[in-house]
Amino acid sequence: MLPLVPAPAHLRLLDAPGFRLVAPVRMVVPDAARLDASALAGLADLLGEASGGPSLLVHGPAGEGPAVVLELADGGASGAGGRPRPLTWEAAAEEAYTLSVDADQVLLRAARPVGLYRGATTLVQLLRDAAERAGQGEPPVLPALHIQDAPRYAWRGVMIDVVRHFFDVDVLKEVIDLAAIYKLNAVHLHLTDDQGWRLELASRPLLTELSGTSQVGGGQAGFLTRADWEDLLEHAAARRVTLVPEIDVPGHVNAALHAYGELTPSGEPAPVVTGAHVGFSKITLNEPATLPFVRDVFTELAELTPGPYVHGGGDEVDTITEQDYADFVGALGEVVAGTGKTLVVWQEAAAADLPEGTVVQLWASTLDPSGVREAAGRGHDVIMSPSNHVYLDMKYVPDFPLGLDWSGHVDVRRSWEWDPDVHVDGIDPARVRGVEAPLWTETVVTREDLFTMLLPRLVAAAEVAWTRQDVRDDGGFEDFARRLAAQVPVWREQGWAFYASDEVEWA
Ligand code: TNX
Repeated sequence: MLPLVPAPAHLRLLDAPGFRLVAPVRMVVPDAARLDASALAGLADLLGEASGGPSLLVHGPAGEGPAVVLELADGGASGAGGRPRPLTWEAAAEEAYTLSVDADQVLLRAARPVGLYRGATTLVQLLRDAAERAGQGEPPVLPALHIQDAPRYAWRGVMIDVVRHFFDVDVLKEVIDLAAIYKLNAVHLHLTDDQGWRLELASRPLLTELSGTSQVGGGQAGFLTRADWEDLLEHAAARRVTLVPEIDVPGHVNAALHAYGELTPSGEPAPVVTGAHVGFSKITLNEPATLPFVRDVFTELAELTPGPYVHGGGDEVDTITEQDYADFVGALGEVVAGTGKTLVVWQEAAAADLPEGTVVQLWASTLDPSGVREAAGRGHDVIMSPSNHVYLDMKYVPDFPLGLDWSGHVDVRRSWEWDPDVHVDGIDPARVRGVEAPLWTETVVTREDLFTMLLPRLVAAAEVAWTRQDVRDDGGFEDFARRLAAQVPVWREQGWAFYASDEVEWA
Protein backbone atom coordinates (compact mmCIF):
# COMPACT_ATOMS: atom_id res chain seq x y z
CA MET A 1 0.00 0.00 0.00
CA LEU A 2 1.33 3.43 -0.96
CA PRO A 3 0.04 6.11 1.40
CA LEU A 4 -1.20 8.48 -1.30
CA VAL A 5 -4.04 10.78 -0.29
CA PRO A 6 -6.11 11.60 -2.23
CA ALA A 7 -5.81 8.33 -4.13
CA PRO A 8 -4.81 8.81 -7.78
CA ALA A 9 -7.10 7.85 -10.62
CA HIS A 10 -4.74 5.15 -11.95
CA LEU A 11 -1.79 3.65 -10.15
CA ARG A 12 0.23 0.75 -11.53
CA LEU A 13 3.15 -0.64 -9.55
CA LEU A 14 5.77 -2.09 -11.88
CA ASP A 15 7.77 -5.20 -11.20
CA ALA A 16 11.10 -3.48 -11.77
CA PRO A 17 13.84 -1.75 -9.82
CA GLY A 18 12.84 1.65 -8.45
CA PHE A 19 14.64 4.98 -8.34
CA ARG A 20 17.39 5.17 -5.71
CA LEU A 21 17.66 8.51 -4.01
CA VAL A 22 21.40 8.94 -3.84
CA ALA A 23 22.81 12.40 -3.25
CA PRO A 24 23.20 14.59 -5.13
CA VAL A 25 19.80 14.02 -6.75
CA ARG A 26 19.44 16.04 -9.91
CA MET A 27 16.08 17.71 -10.40
CA VAL A 28 15.63 18.93 -13.95
CA VAL A 29 13.20 21.68 -14.73
CA PRO A 30 13.06 22.59 -18.40
CA ASP A 31 11.36 25.93 -17.99
CA ALA A 32 11.68 27.13 -14.44
CA ALA A 33 9.98 30.43 -15.01
CA ARG A 34 6.68 28.68 -15.36
CA LEU A 35 6.74 26.96 -11.98
CA ASP A 36 6.72 28.67 -8.64
CA ALA A 37 10.14 29.05 -7.16
CA SER A 38 8.84 28.13 -3.72
CA ALA A 39 7.22 24.89 -4.87
CA LEU A 40 10.39 23.90 -6.72
CA ALA A 41 12.64 24.77 -3.84
CA GLY A 42 10.46 22.75 -1.47
CA LEU A 43 10.63 19.71 -3.71
CA ALA A 44 14.38 20.06 -4.20
CA ASP A 45 14.85 20.35 -0.43
CA LEU A 46 12.86 17.20 0.15
CA LEU A 47 14.87 15.33 -2.47
CA GLY A 48 17.97 16.48 -0.65
CA GLU A 49 16.63 15.45 2.74
CA ALA A 50 15.51 12.03 1.51
CA SER A 51 18.86 11.32 -0.11
CA GLY A 52 20.80 12.65 2.85
CA GLY A 53 22.77 15.13 0.80
CA PRO A 54 22.39 18.17 -1.40
CA SER A 55 20.11 18.16 -4.41
CA LEU A 56 20.83 19.93 -7.66
CA LEU A 57 18.29 22.02 -9.41
CA VAL A 58 19.10 22.00 -13.11
CA HIS A 59 17.41 24.02 -15.79
CA GLY A 60 17.50 22.85 -19.35
CA PRO A 61 17.51 19.45 -21.06
CA ALA A 62 17.53 16.35 -18.87
CA GLY A 63 20.96 15.18 -20.13
CA GLU A 64 22.65 11.99 -18.97
CA GLY A 65 22.27 10.13 -15.70
CA PRO A 66 19.48 9.54 -13.20
CA ALA A 67 17.25 12.51 -12.56
CA VAL A 68 13.91 13.74 -11.35
CA VAL A 69 12.49 15.46 -14.41
CA LEU A 70 9.58 17.86 -14.49
CA GLU A 71 8.17 18.40 -17.93
CA LEU A 72 5.43 20.50 -19.46
CA ALA A 73 3.97 18.27 -22.15
CA ASP A 74 3.13 21.01 -24.62
CA GLY A 75 5.88 23.38 -23.62
CA GLY A 76 3.54 25.01 -21.15
CA ALA A 77 2.13 27.60 -23.53
CA SER A 78 0.07 30.23 -21.71
CA GLY A 79 1.28 29.03 -18.34
CA ALA A 80 -0.52 31.91 -16.65
CA GLY A 81 1.93 32.31 -13.76
CA GLY A 82 0.40 32.11 -10.32
CA ARG A 83 -2.88 33.74 -11.26
CA PRO A 84 -5.87 32.37 -9.36
CA ARG A 85 -7.74 29.95 -11.46
CA PRO A 86 -11.36 29.54 -12.41
CA LEU A 87 -12.59 26.38 -10.72
CA THR A 88 -14.21 25.10 -13.88
CA TRP A 89 -14.03 21.84 -15.81
CA GLU A 90 -11.68 23.36 -18.36
CA ALA A 91 -9.34 24.43 -15.58
CA ALA A 92 -9.64 21.05 -13.84
CA ALA A 93 -8.37 19.33 -16.98
CA GLU A 94 -5.15 21.30 -16.52
CA GLU A 95 -4.64 19.80 -13.06
CA ALA A 96 -4.01 16.38 -14.59
CA TYR A 97 -0.52 14.88 -14.51
CA THR A 98 1.37 11.66 -15.01
CA LEU A 99 4.20 10.38 -12.86
CA SER A 100 6.51 7.57 -13.95
CA VAL A 101 9.24 6.08 -11.85
CA ASP A 102 11.92 3.66 -12.99
CA ALA A 103 15.54 3.08 -12.07
CA ASP A 104 16.80 5.91 -14.29
CA GLN A 105 14.25 8.58 -13.96
CA VAL A 106 11.35 10.07 -12.12
CA LEU A 107 9.28 11.81 -14.77
CA LEU A 108 6.50 14.18 -13.80
CA ARG A 109 4.57 15.49 -16.79
CA ALA A 110 1.63 17.83 -17.16
CA ALA A 111 0.24 20.15 -19.77
CA ARG A 112 0.31 23.11 -17.40
CA PRO A 113 2.26 24.23 -14.35
CA VAL A 114 -0.77 23.65 -12.14
CA GLY A 115 -0.66 19.96 -13.14
CA LEU A 116 3.02 19.81 -12.20
CA TYR A 117 2.14 21.40 -8.87
CA ARG A 118 -0.55 18.80 -8.13
CA GLY A 119 1.79 16.03 -9.26
CA ALA A 120 4.55 17.39 -7.03
CA THR A 121 2.31 16.90 -3.99
CA THR A 122 2.03 13.22 -4.97
CA LEU A 123 5.78 12.95 -5.42
CA VAL A 124 6.32 14.49 -1.97
CA GLN A 125 4.11 11.78 -0.42
CA LEU A 126 6.08 9.08 -2.24
CA LEU A 127 9.37 10.60 -1.06
CA ARG A 128 8.29 10.69 2.55
CA ASP A 129 7.15 7.10 2.36
CA ALA A 130 10.38 5.96 0.72
CA ALA A 131 12.43 7.78 3.35
CA GLU A 132 10.43 6.15 6.13
CA ARG A 133 10.86 2.65 4.69
CA ALA A 134 14.58 2.93 3.97
CA GLY A 135 16.76 0.68 6.10
CA GLN A 136 19.69 2.04 8.13
CA GLY A 137 22.42 3.28 5.78
CA GLU A 138 20.36 2.41 2.70
CA PRO A 139 19.18 5.03 0.24
CA PRO A 140 15.43 5.48 0.00
CA VAL A 141 13.96 3.91 -3.12
CA LEU A 142 10.94 5.23 -4.96
CA PRO A 143 9.05 2.20 -6.26
CA ALA A 144 8.80 1.74 -10.01
CA LEU A 145 5.32 2.82 -10.97
CA HIS A 146 3.11 4.69 -13.33
CA ILE A 147 0.49 7.14 -12.10
CA GLN A 148 -2.05 8.86 -14.27
CA ASP A 149 -4.11 11.27 -12.28
CA ALA A 150 -6.76 13.95 -12.67
CA PRO A 151 -9.36 15.42 -10.34
CA ARG A 152 -12.91 14.14 -10.23
CA TYR A 153 -14.30 17.60 -9.44
CA ALA A 154 -13.28 21.07 -10.51
CA TRP A 155 -14.07 22.82 -7.18
CA ARG A 156 -12.39 21.31 -4.14
CA GLY A 157 -12.61 23.56 -1.16
CA VAL A 158 -12.54 24.29 2.52
CA MET A 159 -14.36 27.18 4.19
CA ILE A 160 -13.21 28.87 7.37
CA ASP A 161 -15.53 31.12 9.39
CA VAL A 162 -13.14 33.81 10.65
CA VAL A 163 -15.98 35.78 12.23
CA ARG A 164 -17.42 33.78 15.09
CA HIS A 165 -13.80 33.46 16.19
CA PHE A 166 -11.00 35.19 14.41
CA PHE A 167 -8.01 33.38 12.91
CA ASP A 168 -5.14 35.54 11.75
CA VAL A 169 -3.05 35.48 8.58
CA ASP A 170 -0.50 33.06 9.97
CA VAL A 171 -3.11 30.46 10.85
CA LEU A 172 -4.93 31.00 7.56
CA LYS A 173 -1.68 30.42 5.70
CA GLU A 174 -1.37 27.09 7.48
CA VAL A 175 -4.89 26.23 6.37
CA ILE A 176 -3.88 27.05 2.79
CA ASP A 177 -0.82 24.79 3.19
CA LEU A 178 -3.00 21.98 4.48
CA ALA A 179 -5.43 22.44 1.61
CA ALA A 180 -2.66 22.40 -0.98
CA ILE A 181 -1.02 19.24 0.39
CA TYR A 182 -4.25 17.34 -0.27
CA LYS A 183 -4.88 18.93 -3.69
CA LEU A 184 -7.69 21.26 -2.68
CA ASN A 185 -7.89 24.32 -4.90
CA ALA A 186 -10.31 26.65 -3.09
CA VAL A 187 -10.17 28.33 0.30
CA HIS A 188 -13.43 30.12 1.02
CA LEU A 189 -13.28 32.70 3.81
CA HIS A 190 -16.51 33.65 5.59
CA LEU A 191 -15.50 37.24 6.36
CA THR A 192 -18.63 38.89 7.73
CA ASP A 193 -21.45 37.90 10.04
CA ASP A 194 -23.53 39.14 12.94
CA GLN A 195 -20.68 39.19 15.41
CA GLY A 196 -17.96 40.88 13.37
CA TRP A 197 -16.52 42.17 10.10
CA ARG A 198 -13.08 40.84 9.21
CA LEU A 199 -11.95 42.53 6.01
CA GLU A 200 -10.81 46.13 5.96
CA LEU A 201 -12.54 48.07 3.17
CA ALA A 202 -11.45 51.58 2.26
CA SER A 203 -14.92 52.47 1.01
CA ARG A 204 -16.52 51.62 4.37
CA PRO A 205 -13.89 52.03 7.07
CA LEU A 206 -16.31 51.82 10.01
CA LEU A 207 -16.98 48.15 9.26
CA THR A 208 -13.68 47.11 10.77
CA GLU A 209 -13.21 50.18 12.99
CA LEU A 210 -16.43 49.46 14.88
CA SER A 211 -17.05 45.75 14.20
CA GLY A 212 -13.54 44.40 13.67
CA THR A 213 -12.82 43.20 17.17
CA SER A 214 -16.11 41.74 18.43
CA GLN A 215 -16.71 37.99 18.29
CA VAL A 216 -18.71 35.16 19.84
CA GLY A 217 -18.30 35.05 23.59
CA GLY A 218 -17.04 38.61 23.78
CA GLY A 219 -13.28 38.08 23.49
CA GLN A 220 -11.01 40.34 21.51
CA ALA A 221 -11.02 39.45 17.80
CA GLY A 222 -9.25 41.19 14.95
CA PHE A 223 -9.53 41.65 11.21
CA LEU A 224 -7.54 41.33 8.02
CA THR A 225 -5.92 44.56 6.89
CA ARG A 226 -5.34 45.25 3.24
CA ALA A 227 -1.72 44.14 3.70
CA ASP A 228 -2.82 40.91 5.40
CA TRP A 229 -5.15 40.22 2.50
CA GLU A 230 -2.39 40.72 -0.10
CA ASP A 231 -0.16 38.44 1.93
CA LEU A 232 -2.80 35.69 1.94
CA LEU A 233 -3.49 36.06 -1.76
CA GLU A 234 0.17 35.62 -2.55
CA HIS A 235 0.47 32.56 -0.31
CA ALA A 236 -2.58 31.00 -1.94
CA ALA A 237 -1.52 31.74 -5.52
CA ALA A 238 1.89 30.14 -4.95
CA ARG A 239 0.06 26.96 -3.93
CA ARG A 240 -2.38 27.11 -6.81
CA VAL A 241 -5.24 27.80 -4.44
CA THR A 242 -8.02 30.26 -5.28
CA LEU A 243 -9.31 32.42 -2.42
CA VAL A 244 -13.08 32.86 -2.44
CA PRO A 245 -14.11 35.71 -0.12
CA GLU A 246 -17.63 35.83 1.29
CA ILE A 247 -19.58 38.86 2.39
CA ASP A 248 -22.80 37.42 3.74
CA VAL A 249 -25.97 39.37 2.80
CA PRO A 250 -28.87 40.07 3.26
CA GLY A 251 -28.81 38.15 6.57
CA HIS A 252 -25.95 37.64 9.05
CA VAL A 253 -25.35 41.40 8.85
CA ASN A 254 -25.51 42.66 12.42
CA ALA A 255 -21.86 43.77 12.35
CA ALA A 256 -22.67 46.01 9.37
CA LEU A 257 -25.81 47.33 11.10
CA HIS A 258 -23.66 48.17 14.11
CA ALA A 259 -21.14 50.08 12.01
CA TYR A 260 -23.62 51.84 9.71
CA GLY A 261 -26.91 52.70 11.43
CA GLU A 262 -28.26 54.06 8.13
CA LEU A 263 -28.83 50.44 7.11
CA THR A 264 -31.49 49.88 9.80
CA PRO A 265 -35.14 51.00 9.50
CA SER A 266 -34.79 53.28 12.55
CA GLY A 267 -31.46 54.67 11.41
CA GLU A 268 -30.02 53.67 14.78
CA PRO A 269 -26.92 51.46 14.84
CA ALA A 270 -27.59 47.94 16.10
CA PRO A 271 -25.89 46.85 19.32
CA VAL A 272 -22.92 44.50 19.17
CA VAL A 273 -23.89 40.82 19.21
CA THR A 274 -21.65 38.24 20.85
CA GLY A 275 -24.13 35.37 21.04
CA ALA A 276 -24.23 32.56 18.49
CA HIS A 277 -27.88 32.69 17.44
CA VAL A 278 -28.65 33.04 13.73
CA GLY A 279 -31.34 34.32 11.39
CA PHE A 280 -32.34 37.58 13.09
CA SER A 281 -30.54 40.32 11.15
CA LYS A 282 -31.22 41.61 7.64
CA ILE A 283 -30.76 44.44 5.18
CA THR A 284 -33.39 45.21 2.54
CA LEU A 285 -33.72 47.53 -0.41
CA ASN A 286 -36.43 49.41 1.54
CA GLU A 287 -33.64 51.40 3.18
CA PRO A 288 -32.15 53.88 0.70
CA ALA A 289 -28.67 53.28 2.14
CA THR A 290 -28.72 49.57 1.31
CA LEU A 291 -27.99 49.52 -2.41
CA PRO A 292 -25.10 52.01 -2.20
CA PHE A 293 -23.67 49.88 0.63
CA VAL A 294 -23.93 46.70 -1.41
CA ARG A 295 -22.36 48.45 -4.41
CA ASP A 296 -19.47 49.76 -2.34
CA VAL A 297 -18.60 46.57 -0.54
CA PHE A 298 -18.96 44.18 -3.46
CA THR A 299 -17.20 46.50 -5.91
CA GLU A 300 -14.27 46.83 -3.54
CA LEU A 301 -14.30 43.12 -2.74
CA ALA A 302 -14.14 42.38 -6.45
CA GLU A 303 -11.22 44.79 -6.85
CA LEU A 304 -9.39 43.10 -3.99
CA THR A 305 -9.97 39.62 -5.40
CA PRO A 306 -7.87 38.36 -8.32
CA GLY A 307 -9.86 35.10 -8.40
CA PRO A 308 -13.03 34.86 -10.46
CA TYR A 309 -15.48 34.31 -7.56
CA VAL A 310 -17.11 36.30 -4.81
CA HIS A 311 -19.52 34.67 -2.40
CA GLY A 312 -22.59 36.69 -1.44
CA GLY A 313 -23.95 34.44 1.31
CA GLY A 314 -27.75 34.56 1.30
CA ASP A 315 -28.33 32.01 4.08
CA GLU A 316 -30.69 32.02 7.03
CA VAL A 317 -32.69 35.25 6.93
CA ASP A 318 -35.66 34.41 9.12
CA THR A 319 -36.99 37.96 9.49
CA ILE A 320 -37.32 38.95 5.82
CA THR A 321 -40.36 38.66 3.52
CA GLU A 322 -40.00 36.45 0.46
CA GLN A 323 -40.42 39.45 -1.79
CA ASP A 324 -37.78 41.54 -0.03
CA TYR A 325 -35.38 38.60 -0.15
CA ALA A 326 -35.96 37.99 -3.86
CA ASP A 327 -35.59 41.71 -4.67
CA PHE A 328 -32.37 41.87 -2.69
CA VAL A 329 -30.75 38.83 -4.28
CA GLY A 330 -31.74 40.13 -7.72
CA ALA A 331 -29.98 43.42 -6.99
CA LEU A 332 -26.94 41.64 -5.54
CA GLY A 333 -26.69 39.55 -8.69
CA GLU A 334 -26.67 42.68 -10.86
CA VAL A 335 -24.03 44.39 -8.74
CA VAL A 336 -21.74 41.36 -8.78
CA ALA A 337 -22.29 40.72 -12.49
CA GLY A 338 -21.29 44.35 -13.04
CA THR A 339 -17.92 43.69 -11.39
CA GLY A 340 -17.19 40.86 -13.82
CA LYS A 341 -17.01 38.28 -11.02
CA THR A 342 -19.00 35.08 -10.75
CA LEU A 343 -21.37 34.99 -7.79
CA VAL A 344 -21.56 32.08 -5.37
CA VAL A 345 -24.54 31.82 -2.99
CA TRP A 346 -25.78 29.51 -0.25
CA GLN A 347 -28.70 27.30 -1.23
CA GLU A 348 -31.48 29.55 0.10
CA ALA A 349 -30.80 31.91 -2.80
CA ALA A 350 -31.17 29.14 -5.38
CA ALA A 351 -34.77 30.05 -6.19
CA ALA A 352 -33.98 33.72 -6.84
CA ASP A 353 -33.25 35.30 -10.18
CA LEU A 354 -29.50 34.72 -10.36
CA PRO A 355 -27.05 35.81 -13.05
CA GLU A 356 -26.06 33.11 -15.50
CA GLY A 357 -23.11 31.14 -14.16
CA THR A 358 -23.91 31.76 -10.49
CA VAL A 359 -22.78 28.78 -8.45
CA VAL A 360 -25.12 27.46 -5.73
CA GLN A 361 -23.73 25.94 -2.54
CA LEU A 362 -25.85 23.26 -0.92
CA TRP A 363 -25.38 23.01 2.83
CA ALA A 364 -28.15 22.02 5.20
CA SER A 365 -29.12 18.39 5.13
CA THR A 366 -32.12 19.52 7.19
CA LEU A 367 -33.42 21.82 4.41
CA ASP A 368 -35.49 20.83 1.37
CA PRO A 369 -33.07 20.70 -1.59
CA SER A 370 -35.73 21.29 -4.24
CA GLY A 371 -34.60 24.87 -4.87
CA VAL A 372 -31.08 23.61 -5.57
CA ARG A 373 -32.44 20.88 -7.84
CA GLU A 374 -34.40 23.46 -9.81
CA ALA A 375 -31.44 25.82 -10.04
CA ALA A 376 -29.33 22.93 -11.36
CA GLY A 377 -32.12 22.29 -13.85
CA ARG A 378 -31.79 25.89 -15.01
CA GLY A 379 -28.08 25.31 -15.60
CA HIS A 380 -26.49 26.46 -12.35
CA ASP A 381 -23.60 24.40 -11.05
CA VAL A 382 -23.72 23.19 -7.47
CA ILE A 383 -21.07 22.89 -4.77
CA MET A 384 -21.87 20.08 -2.36
CA SER A 385 -21.36 20.92 1.32
CA PRO A 386 -23.92 18.64 2.93
CA SER A 387 -23.88 19.27 6.67
CA ASN A 388 -24.31 15.58 7.53
CA HIS A 389 -21.06 14.69 5.71
CA VAL A 390 -18.69 17.63 5.49
CA TYR A 391 -19.71 20.17 8.12
CA LEU A 392 -16.46 20.19 10.03
CA ASP A 393 -18.10 22.05 12.90
CA MET A 394 -20.24 19.02 13.74
CA LYS A 395 -19.07 17.00 16.74
CA TYR A 396 -17.25 13.79 15.82
CA VAL A 397 -19.03 11.90 18.59
CA PRO A 398 -21.74 12.87 21.09
CA ASP A 399 -19.45 13.83 23.96
CA PHE A 400 -16.89 15.69 21.84
CA PRO A 401 -15.92 18.93 23.61
CA LEU A 402 -15.96 21.07 20.44
CA GLY A 403 -18.62 21.60 17.84
CA LEU A 404 -22.37 21.54 17.32
CA ASP A 405 -24.72 18.68 16.58
CA TRP A 406 -27.78 20.09 14.82
CA SER A 407 -26.90 17.94 11.80
CA GLY A 408 -25.86 14.90 13.80
CA HIS A 409 -22.32 13.69 14.36
CA VAL A 410 -19.73 13.54 11.63
CA ASP A 411 -16.90 11.11 12.24
CA VAL A 412 -14.24 10.26 9.64
CA ARG A 413 -16.15 7.50 7.90
CA ARG A 414 -19.18 9.76 7.43
CA SER A 415 -17.07 12.49 5.92
CA TRP A 416 -15.59 10.02 3.43
CA GLU A 417 -18.43 7.62 2.65
CA TRP A 418 -20.70 9.52 0.28
CA ASP A 419 -20.97 10.25 -3.41
CA PRO A 420 -21.54 13.90 -4.37
CA ASP A 421 -22.94 12.94 -7.79
CA VAL A 422 -25.92 11.17 -6.27
CA HIS A 423 -26.17 12.96 -2.94
CA VAL A 424 -29.29 14.84 -4.04
CA ASP A 425 -31.78 12.99 -6.19
CA GLY A 426 -32.54 14.58 -9.50
CA ILE A 427 -29.43 16.72 -9.88
CA ASP A 428 -27.58 16.00 -13.10
CA PRO A 429 -24.03 14.95 -12.08
CA ALA A 430 -22.74 17.26 -14.81
CA ARG A 431 -23.98 20.14 -12.63
CA VAL A 432 -22.01 19.03 -9.58
CA ARG A 433 -19.01 21.34 -9.75
CA GLY A 434 -17.41 20.10 -6.60
CA VAL A 435 -17.19 19.68 -2.86
CA GLU A 436 -16.44 22.10 -0.07
CA ALA A 437 -16.08 21.39 3.64
CA PRO A 438 -17.07 24.36 5.84
CA LEU A 439 -15.76 24.95 9.35
CA TRP A 440 -17.99 27.29 11.35
CA THR A 441 -16.29 28.54 14.47
CA GLU A 442 -18.88 29.28 17.15
CA THR A 443 -17.13 26.77 19.44
CA VAL A 444 -13.73 26.81 17.77
CA VAL A 445 -11.48 29.27 19.57
CA THR A 446 -7.82 28.34 19.28
CA ARG A 447 -5.51 27.18 16.49
CA GLU A 448 -5.48 23.80 18.18
CA ASP A 449 -9.30 23.67 18.14
CA LEU A 450 -9.28 24.61 14.48
CA PHE A 451 -6.93 21.82 13.40
CA THR A 452 -8.66 19.32 15.67
CA MET A 453 -11.85 19.94 13.73
CA LEU A 454 -10.14 20.01 10.31
CA LEU A 455 -8.07 16.89 10.81
CA PRO A 456 -8.63 14.25 9.82
CA ARG A 457 -11.99 15.04 8.20
CA LEU A 458 -10.74 17.60 5.71
CA VAL A 459 -8.50 14.94 4.21
CA ALA A 460 -11.55 12.71 3.73
CA ALA A 461 -13.40 15.55 2.02
CA ALA A 462 -10.36 16.20 -0.17
CA GLU A 463 -10.39 12.58 -1.32
CA VAL A 464 -14.14 12.73 -2.01
CA ALA A 465 -13.44 15.81 -4.14
CA TRP A 466 -10.39 14.52 -6.02
CA THR A 467 -10.72 10.76 -6.38
CA ARG A 468 -13.13 8.97 -8.70
CA GLN A 469 -15.92 7.09 -6.97
CA ASP A 470 -15.01 3.70 -8.49
CA VAL A 471 -11.44 4.01 -7.21
CA ARG A 472 -12.73 4.82 -3.72
CA ASP A 473 -15.27 2.01 -3.85
CA ASP A 474 -12.54 -0.47 -4.81
CA GLY A 475 -10.43 0.23 -1.75
CA GLY A 476 -13.27 1.05 0.60
CA PHE A 477 -13.01 2.97 3.85
CA GLU A 478 -10.42 0.60 5.33
CA ASP A 479 -7.97 1.39 2.55
CA PHE A 480 -8.55 5.13 3.02
CA ALA A 481 -8.12 4.78 6.77
CA ARG A 482 -4.72 3.11 6.32
CA ARG A 483 -3.53 5.85 3.97
CA LEU A 484 -4.92 8.46 6.35
CA ALA A 485 -3.08 7.03 9.36
CA ALA A 486 0.17 7.34 7.43
CA GLN A 487 -0.32 11.14 7.31
CA VAL A 488 0.22 11.62 11.03
CA PRO A 489 3.97 12.39 10.79
CA VAL A 490 3.22 15.23 8.37
CA TRP A 491 0.65 16.74 10.74
CA ARG A 492 2.98 16.35 13.71
CA GLU A 493 5.80 18.04 11.84
CA GLN A 494 3.55 21.03 11.22
CA GLY A 495 2.26 21.05 14.78
CA TRP A 496 -1.27 20.41 13.58
CA ALA A 497 -3.57 18.87 16.18
CA PHE A 498 -5.96 16.14 15.02
CA TYR A 499 -8.71 14.00 16.44
CA ALA A 500 -7.58 10.39 16.76
CA SER A 501 -10.95 8.90 15.83
CA ASP A 502 -11.36 5.26 16.83
CA GLU A 503 -12.65 4.56 13.33
CA VAL A 504 -9.01 4.62 12.22
CA GLU A 505 -6.12 2.43 13.37
CA TRP A 506 -3.45 5.00 14.06
CA ALA A 507 -0.02 3.44 13.69
C1 TNX B 1 -25.58 27.43 9.61
S1 TNX B 1 -24.23 26.98 7.05
C2 TNX B 1 -25.00 28.58 9.13
C3 TNX B 1 -23.95 29.24 9.93
C4 TNX B 1 -23.71 28.54 11.23
C5 TNX B 1 -23.75 27.05 11.03
C6 TNX B 1 -23.42 26.27 12.25
C7 TNX B 1 -24.78 28.37 6.82
C8 TNX B 1 -24.83 28.80 5.46
N1 TNX B 1 -25.19 29.07 7.87
O1 TNX B 1 -24.29 30.59 10.14
O2 TNX B 1 -22.48 28.94 11.71
O3 TNX B 1 -25.02 26.68 10.58
O4 TNX B 1 -23.31 24.91 11.94
